[in-house]
Amino acid sequence: MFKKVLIANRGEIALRVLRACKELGIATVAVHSTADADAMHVRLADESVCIGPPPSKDSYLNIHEILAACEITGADAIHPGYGFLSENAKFAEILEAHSITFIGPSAEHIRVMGDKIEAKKTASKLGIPVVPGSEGEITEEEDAKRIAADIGYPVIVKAAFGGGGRGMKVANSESEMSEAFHTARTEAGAAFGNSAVYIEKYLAKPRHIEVQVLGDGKGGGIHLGERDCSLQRRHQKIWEEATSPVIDDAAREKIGTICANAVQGLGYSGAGTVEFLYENGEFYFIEMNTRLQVEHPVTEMITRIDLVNEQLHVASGVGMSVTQEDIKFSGHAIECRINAENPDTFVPCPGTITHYHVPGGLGVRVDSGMYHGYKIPSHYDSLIGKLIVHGRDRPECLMRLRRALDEFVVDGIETTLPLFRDLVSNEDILAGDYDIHWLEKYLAEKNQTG
Ligand code: MV4
Repeated sequence: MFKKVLIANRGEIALRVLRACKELGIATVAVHSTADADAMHVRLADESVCIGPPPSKDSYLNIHEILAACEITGADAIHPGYGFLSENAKFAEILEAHSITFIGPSAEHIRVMGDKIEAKKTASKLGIPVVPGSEGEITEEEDAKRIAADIGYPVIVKAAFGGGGRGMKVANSESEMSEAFHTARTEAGAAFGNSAVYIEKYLAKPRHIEVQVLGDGKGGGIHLGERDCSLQRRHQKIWEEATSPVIDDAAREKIGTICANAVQGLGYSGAGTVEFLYENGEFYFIEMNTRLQVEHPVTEMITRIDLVNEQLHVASGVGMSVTQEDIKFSGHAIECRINAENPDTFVPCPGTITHYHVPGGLGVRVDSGMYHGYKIPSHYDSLIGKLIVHGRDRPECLMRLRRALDEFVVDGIETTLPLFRDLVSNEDILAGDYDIHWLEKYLAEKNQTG
């Protein structure tokens, strides 16, 4: 096991990783920008190093500064958290060249899954069901039209190196294909420096279901069930659940086993998430994330497995501490992402927290670096914490979530808490009856009626 881990991240995930390290007796190094000098993870770490001014490119994305912090402190491994450098294959390679362990998968697997075309080819070869579509990159409009005709409209043109919904264009008929194709390529080239696009059958009303996997890098691999992340606004998840309200034990076992076998076949190391669209009882692979995800706590709450602990075990060569037989799903968990944003307009509104009181009680977890008097910097994303609630079943979980939301106090800034207080009493949400478009329709109707 590692002696000292440098946490190359900030906010709630830095605190999350720090906690797992401390429980394993691992010394912790926090890195921070000048804007985060007073952050909770800096206060609780054994050591801390300022790695630059507030802009991410000069601090949390600054590989040289992070490497230097490693050298100064003698950290033998780096945990990247999520975002920032967590899926940067070059960073993983640089660390390997410096004999510093990157707590995550190999650079090769990061690279493969970062190219959505290669990811689909690899997934398909490993027996994972994928969305019907083109075999690979489409470079000519005529090919796009031919393939779309084969698949059947509507189709979606996607950027191979896109993410978070950027560079996607839907074509409902051949007459829309030319514009969708060329616009997607142009936007992909501008946004990602690579104009490669591919085509898929467009699924109109799917849910977003993702499967948590864990590999030991030696051919072992397990799944830890699914998360339903369909409640999203502009590709930002706000509410995630485990298990999904629409996945039964048989479906969970089937898709979970497919994903676990794929992780074994790949020789994958560490935590990963296999993302699907789910429609009419069928799973369709869209991409794989090679990092720990924001929403990992809902999986931890129903399986009682500490995923960061498992990441540390695998990356240090100790191996997973669990087998598939150890994975049992108990109850239901829901996570609400608390953002420092106006709950109606979602405009970020940083500032200073004047009063802070978190809910407690059985089955209530708050992952956050917030505290009374904390000044939220304006330089980073607006996530300030996550409320995660567990119940023996979904109704109990919803009741507990409603109670916890009523207790939660964050004064001095605006947050998305009021939105969740509305959602937790909404009949569609209570029924688990929502797809990936539900939230944006709900918000649009809410804005219209005022
Ligand atoms: C799709 C799709 C419908 N059909 N692919 C959005 C981001 C990226 N992860 C993939 N995305 C989608 N791909 C096909 N063939 C709809 C979406 C999509 C979406 C997916 C998951 C969660 C929220 C979404 C919001 C809009 C579109």
